[in-house]
Amino acid sequence: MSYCRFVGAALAAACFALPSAGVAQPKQVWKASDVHPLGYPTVEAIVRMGKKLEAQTGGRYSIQMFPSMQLGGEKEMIEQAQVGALQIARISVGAMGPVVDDLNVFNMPFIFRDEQHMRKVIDGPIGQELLERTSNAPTSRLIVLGWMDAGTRNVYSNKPVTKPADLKGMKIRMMGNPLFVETMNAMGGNGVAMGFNELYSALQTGVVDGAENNPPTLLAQNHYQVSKVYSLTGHLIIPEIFVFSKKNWEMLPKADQALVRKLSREAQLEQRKLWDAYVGEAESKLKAAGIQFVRADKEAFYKATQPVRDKYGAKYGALLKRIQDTK
Ligand code: GTR
Repeated sequence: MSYCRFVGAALAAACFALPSAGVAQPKQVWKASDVHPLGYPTVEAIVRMGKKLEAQTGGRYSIQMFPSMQLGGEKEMIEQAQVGALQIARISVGAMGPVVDDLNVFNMPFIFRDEQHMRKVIDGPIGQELLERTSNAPTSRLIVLGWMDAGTRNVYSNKPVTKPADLKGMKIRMMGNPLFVETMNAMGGNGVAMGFNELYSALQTGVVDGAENNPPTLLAQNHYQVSKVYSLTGHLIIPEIFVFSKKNWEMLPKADQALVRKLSREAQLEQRKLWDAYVGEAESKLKAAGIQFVRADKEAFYKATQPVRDKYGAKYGALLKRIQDTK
């Protein structure tokens, strides 16, 4: 028995076969999507995973990557994966917060002391629990395959932002999640929720005065061409996840699911290495392109955002303490 879904004539068909004795299984081409371009660490890790998958299954499975928002922004990617129009999506936990509220614990400002702390948390029992809870949440309709790194987010615009008062009157694009809009408002600016796919032109035309992200994104999305000052506010350290459409996952034989899990683990480790190398490269390139890196008073932003942690943090109770106690 086989199940095929065709999405758009030009796109590859992904076929899902239930094994039946003596009948050769058709080849499956899984569609994967990312907002970033080819070569970006998250994209590269999935491309490499696809090559291994193809080699280790004698070509029964392969992954076709659709990078650079070809299939839309993250909200669209989540929806497509939920209905099985897309098999693998790499998305920020920021965009997943409105889908699975448990994940918002990582979306609070200054929840992690630094990137090392974040890594300890996602690599340990808390990370594992959250992956399982997200996969099991009835609202997700996604199987989470693993974590990826996305460094630290800082504000960028065309003027230095060193303290909350500097953000007064500035419209700063935030990811589509009320928690982030409130964070930016508490930091002193006006948070504007907007899809990532609309951001470059919004920066260019002045619809927003700035945005916030990690150095690799500032470079890879060309935002540095229209925002020249990178202020090290360090207000968010948000990990990312890569997911598989649950609808399609449930049609895979158990042994194949196990192989995908194994390769996902490898992809997670590989992305981290690629990430660490790329952050340094991105920072050098940004500096060479004349981007001004400015130190900011992180303590002042930490204090200003306390009401956001108080409001959103209350429901996480013991989990918050476990995160803080992770050394
Ligand atoms: C990037 C992240 C993307 C997307 C983007 C955004 O750091 O890698 O997945 O979430 O930020 O701000 O929308």
